[in-house]
Amino acid sequence: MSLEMIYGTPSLKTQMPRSVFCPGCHYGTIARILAEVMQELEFDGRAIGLAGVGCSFAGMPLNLDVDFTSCPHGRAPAMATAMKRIHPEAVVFTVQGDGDLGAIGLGCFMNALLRGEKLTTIFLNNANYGTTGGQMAPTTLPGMRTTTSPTGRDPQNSGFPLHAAELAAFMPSVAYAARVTVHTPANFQKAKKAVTAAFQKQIDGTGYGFVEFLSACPPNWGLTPTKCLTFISERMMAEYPLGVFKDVDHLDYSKVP
Ligand SMILES: Cc1ncc(C[n+]2csc(CCOP(=O)(O)OP(=O)(O)O)c2C)c(N)n1
Ligand code: SF4
Ligand SMILES: [Mg+2]
Repeated sequence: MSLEMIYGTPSLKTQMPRSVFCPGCHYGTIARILAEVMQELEFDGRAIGLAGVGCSFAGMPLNLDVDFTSCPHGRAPAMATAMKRIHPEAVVFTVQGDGDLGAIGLGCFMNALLRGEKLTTIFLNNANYGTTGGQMAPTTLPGMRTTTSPTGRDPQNSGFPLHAAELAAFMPSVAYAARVTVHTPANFQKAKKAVTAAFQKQIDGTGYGFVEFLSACPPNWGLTPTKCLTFISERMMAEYPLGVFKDVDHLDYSKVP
């Protein structure tokens, strides 16, 4: 009797001797989704990844066996723009944290959307600056404690959280925008579909594809990996609803004279 392989490690997911991420971090699972999708869509030979500054800076390039470079903080959309315009046949994607894309790099991201670049962005929303010790990010929940909001984020003096997926969906050049999680197996499958769709928009030349992941950060949330899953479903998803906010096959250029 021959046994059929139904599940294995994707060949693009590198075999690290140990994870570079903290126990319970979801970034490794997200890297796995990227590896599976690139392999299934068969564009791994022409994929170029740009990692923002943060825990994805070394983590994603080390986890994925495709061409990758790291960028100055927040500037991945600008570097990705150059890569895509020089190599239009490449499938260019950025992997950026919420401090990287939502704070220091928000202008760079918005300008890439305004220019209508044909890129794919994987946005990692863990509600804090993970790498540097858990400072408040634009995505920190109201009332959430961080090292720079020790009594809890107060919207009266630090505003309200950034809803990046809804913001991206609002932009005319964006073809796909979704928010997902990997905190349950069913959500993993939905997240994989979203990443596939976001890459497909670029491959088809339709427009920008954007996927936001709500992602656990156990050491900076001060929670066990298991309690982080509850925090995602009860607190993160209450502020950040999951779903596909935009999915179009054609952008409307009809106003062009
Ligand atoms: C120009 C510049 N400013 C500040 C820093 C310090 N710094 C490194 S990572 C980081 C925050 C990253 O947070 P985020 O993008 O949320 O990524 P995470 O670590 O949470 O994945 C900061 C402020 C830097 N490296 N470069
Ligand atoms: S600090 Fe947070 S985001 Fe960074 S590797 Fe650890 S759990 Fe993941
Ligand atoms: Mg972060």
